[in-house]
Amino acid sequence: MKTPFVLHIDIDAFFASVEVLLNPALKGKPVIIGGMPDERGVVSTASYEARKYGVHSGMALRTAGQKCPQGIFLRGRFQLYSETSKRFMDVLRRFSPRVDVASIDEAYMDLSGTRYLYPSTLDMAQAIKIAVEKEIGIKVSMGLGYSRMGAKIATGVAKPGGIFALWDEVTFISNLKLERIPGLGKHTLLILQGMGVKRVGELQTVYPSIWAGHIAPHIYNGGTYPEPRAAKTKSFSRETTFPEDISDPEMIKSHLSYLVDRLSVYLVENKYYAGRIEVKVRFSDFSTHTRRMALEFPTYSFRSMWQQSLHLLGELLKKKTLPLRLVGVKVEDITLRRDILPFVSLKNEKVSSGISDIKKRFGFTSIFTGREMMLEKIYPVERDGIVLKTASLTK
Ligand code: DCP
Ligand code: MG
Repeated sequence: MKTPFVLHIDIDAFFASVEVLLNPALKGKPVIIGGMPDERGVVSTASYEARKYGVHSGMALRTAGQKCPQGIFLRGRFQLYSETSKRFMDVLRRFSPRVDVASIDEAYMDLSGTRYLYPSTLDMAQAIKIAVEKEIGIKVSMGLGYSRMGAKIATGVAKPGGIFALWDEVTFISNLKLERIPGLGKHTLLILQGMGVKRVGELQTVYPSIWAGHIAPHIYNGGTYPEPRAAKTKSFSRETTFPEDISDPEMIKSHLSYLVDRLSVYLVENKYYAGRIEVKVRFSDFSTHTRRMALEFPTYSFRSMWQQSLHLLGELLKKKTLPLRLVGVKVEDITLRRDILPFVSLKNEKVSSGISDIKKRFGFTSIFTGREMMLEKIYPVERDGIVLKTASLTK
C-alpha cells in the first residue's frame, strides 16, 4: 500500500509551551497567555492544564479568569514566539526542502522524495519529532495523510503530543462529520445540514455533484501535494484592542500605521507579496466592520499598504460616530513572486526592504514614522516593538 506522505506538524499550546520552557516552575500549571484576567482582550492560547477548565484561544480574558481563577496569566512575548517559530521551521528544513509554513506553529512537509532514507514515512516523522522536541524543547503533534487536509485532521486526532497516520484516508474522511472538515464555511455547513447531510460520506453519495463540483476542490486536493505556498487562502493579520476606546482619528491612524508597519516587515522577511488588504474596526458597541480592496499590484511595501489602509479606515469610520475598541489589518492573496511589471516603480519596495534591514539590525523601534511615534504617549516602547495592550496574531 502506498504510504501516507504528507506530514502536518503543529506545536502543542505554542505560546504557553514557550513560557513553560523558559520558566520550568510553570510546568503542569494552568498557563493562560493574552493578558490579565481583569483586562480587555482575549486569550491567545492556554496550556492543556488550563484547557481542562474550559479556557481556549479567543475567549475573553475575563471569562477565562472566571473559569480558571488559579490560572497563571501572562501577557505574552511575541518576538520570542516568532524567533522560536523560525528555529522550529529550520529544524524541519533539515529533513526536507519541501517545508510549507502554514502558520506560526504549523507546517506541512512532503516526505515523498525523502522517505527512502527511512524504513517508512512514520519512522521519518518520528525522527523529525524527536529532533524538534530535543532541539526546541517543546512538544509537537503530527499527522500523516495523502493530502494536506487528511494530514491536518490526523494531527487533530494526535493532539496533544502524538503522531497519527491515516492509512486509509478516503474511508476515514468519509466517516467524518462535516464540521470536522477544516475550511468548510459556517454557511455552507448550515445549508448542507439543512439538506440532511451530516457526514462527508453522505454528501459524496447523495449529492456527488455538490461534493465534486463545489466542496471537494476547495477543501481536498485529491492525493496530490499542492505546490508549496500556492495556497490562496493564506493571509496574515495584526490587530489590537485598545486599553480604552479611542475617538481621536489621528490616534486610531497611529495604531493602524504601526500594525501595517509590522505586517510589511513580516512580508519582507518572508519574501511574500500581498495582493489584497483588509482593514477591520470594532466600535464601542462591539459591532465589527471590515473593508478590503485589491492592492494596485502585489507588494510588501509599507507605503502602498498604508495608503490603501488609510483609505479603507476612512470608509469604515463613516459607518458610525462611536469610538473604537479595536483596529486591525489583514493581507491576503499572498504570492511568493510577482511577475515583474515593467511600468511599475519598485521604489516603495526598496524603501521597505531597507527599513526592514535597519529594524533587523537596530531593533524594530529604531526607525519610526512620526505617526507611530504618537503611540509612545500610551505604550512602553521596547527594542523589538511597542508593547501594545493586546497584540494578537491571527492566521
Ligand atoms: N493564537 C492566537 N490567537 C488565536 C489562536 C492562536 O494568538 N485565536 C496563537 C497562540 C497559539 C498559536 O497562535 O499558541 C498557535 O495556534 P494553535 O491554533 O496551533 O494553538 P496552540 O498551539 O496554542 O494549541 P494546540 O495547537 O495544541 O491546539
Ligand atoms: Mg499549535
